[in-house]
Amino acid sequence: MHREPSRRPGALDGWTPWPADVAERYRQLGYWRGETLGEMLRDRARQHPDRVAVVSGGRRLSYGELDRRADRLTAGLLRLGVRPGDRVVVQLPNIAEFFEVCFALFRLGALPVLALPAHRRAEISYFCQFTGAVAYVIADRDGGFDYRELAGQIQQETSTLKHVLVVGDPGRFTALSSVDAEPGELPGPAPGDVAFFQLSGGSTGVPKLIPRTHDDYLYSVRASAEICALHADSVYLAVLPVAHNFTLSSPGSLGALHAGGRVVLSPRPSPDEAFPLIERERVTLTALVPPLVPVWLDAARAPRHDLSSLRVLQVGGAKLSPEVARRARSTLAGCALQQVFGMAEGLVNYTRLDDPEDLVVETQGRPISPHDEIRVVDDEDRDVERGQVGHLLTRGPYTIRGYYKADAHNAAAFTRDGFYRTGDLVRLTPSGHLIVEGRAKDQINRGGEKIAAAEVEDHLLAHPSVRDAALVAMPDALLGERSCAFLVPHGRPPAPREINAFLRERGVARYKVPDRIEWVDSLPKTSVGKVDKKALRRRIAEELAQA
Ligand code: AMP
Ligand code: DBH
Repeated sequence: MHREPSRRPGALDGWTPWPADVAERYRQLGYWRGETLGEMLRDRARQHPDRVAVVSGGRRLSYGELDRRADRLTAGLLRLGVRPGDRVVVQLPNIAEFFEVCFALFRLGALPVLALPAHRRAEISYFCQFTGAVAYVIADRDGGFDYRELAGQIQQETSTLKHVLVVGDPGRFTALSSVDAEPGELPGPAPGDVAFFQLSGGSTGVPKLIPRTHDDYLYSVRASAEICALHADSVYLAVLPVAHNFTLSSPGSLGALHAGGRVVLSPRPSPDEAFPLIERERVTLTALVPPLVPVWLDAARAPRHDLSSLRVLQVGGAKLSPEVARRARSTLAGCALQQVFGMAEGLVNYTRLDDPEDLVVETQGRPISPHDEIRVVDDEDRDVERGQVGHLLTRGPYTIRGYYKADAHNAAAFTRDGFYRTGDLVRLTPSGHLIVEGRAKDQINRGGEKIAAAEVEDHLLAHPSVRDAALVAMPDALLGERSCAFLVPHGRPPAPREINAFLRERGVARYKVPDRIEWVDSLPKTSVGKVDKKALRRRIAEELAQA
């Protein structure tokens, strides 16, 4: 069965579908199966209603319960006035309600915009305004932060925003638990429709939104679950934020649900919180960013918790050093290490569970699909010789053809024939595995958290004492990279503390606030007059090496 992306009133404008012939090929190949995310859950709930789907704090939701709650929430949202095609910013910590809300929106055909818990006023306000969101879903408090205060500010700035839905104590807003109605008949979205928006780490002044369809996302989830050998007895522990593409789909929570397994939610990534859950729930698979690996390995050496159920430890989001990779393999007996190099735009690479040690330790894996097209090119888009380092371009059955409403940026971020310019510098091994050698995009990868330099520079330039600004990566033993801002002052430079406070007041997420500030008389320029960031990176790296 195949339904075309819908042309109903309310269907999404501003996104680039795959060309019709390409889409048809992906369907014929059996990648796009004409199923929506909402139907996927329905199907699993029919097959095994009583199996546990999600464990979160004291809650254990069966597939049947999750399915019913999603249906009632769908009906409740409709009654509130949320319509198919509407956008809803969802910013929730690792709690079961994340899945209730997302599946309800999927079934309604309204589109979640998946914000991260770390986002603050600057980011959330942008997401709400850019997408014209009608609702914003939050938890009352988490990690010492009151999201209701943030919601109050957002609501004042966003004319489209009609509803703030709160998990927990709603204050002056609407309790999510009160959004509930008797389910009725609904047409539901088509599988080729955009299901939701992921966020890009980006490299530009404003974050980019990534439209993912039911068809394309489900393919990546299903294929990822196969690569990771998930089955109905698999237990996935989500330790990174649930909304992150890695945690959600590689194979992540959705992969575990697709396989009929169980998702266990850890509120934080620390061993203190995660290890008791691994022991109690007999977790088989989990995913970390590189900075967490040494912390976990140290904690695993003290035999306080039984981690013997772990079959696969995934690491991705930033480059894992081969030394740490080796240590992980030797420390966690019986548990395979898997490197994952992915992006919310699509392409995900995995080392395979039966890959030889050197590939698992030294490479970032190979693509999910035989129809992931990979090109490694020089600055003029000419293919480099195999084994040489170049820019990674990709196109395939689950890689987007354009960001949402970003025509000008899309012209630069995609080739004319639809390849996504990842901004990563890679090298291909004879086995077809990729090794990430660096980055051409203007971004800092702070232990897996991506920071678009231009976005932070724009905020810095808004400070009256800052005449010019350049944000670059500096090496860091713990996080791999941290951010360093080189600033040219107007007059006397203020204390770095003041600059940081200024950014926080502007509502910039904490992880984007520069880790270090260097005042300079001017910024070095390249021969074509651009800021010479290479020189700045070298300068701060040398300074740190001497310290
Ligand atoms: P985003 O586009 O914001 O989803 O971020 C994806 C980017 O994260 C990739 O393009 C890489 O730059 C980086 N990344 C993800 N996984 C890895 C990895 N295993 N090794 C190196 N870089 C990675
Ligand atoms: O960093 C990422 O964005 C990422 C890493 C691993 C990702 O999106 C993924 C796997 O799916």
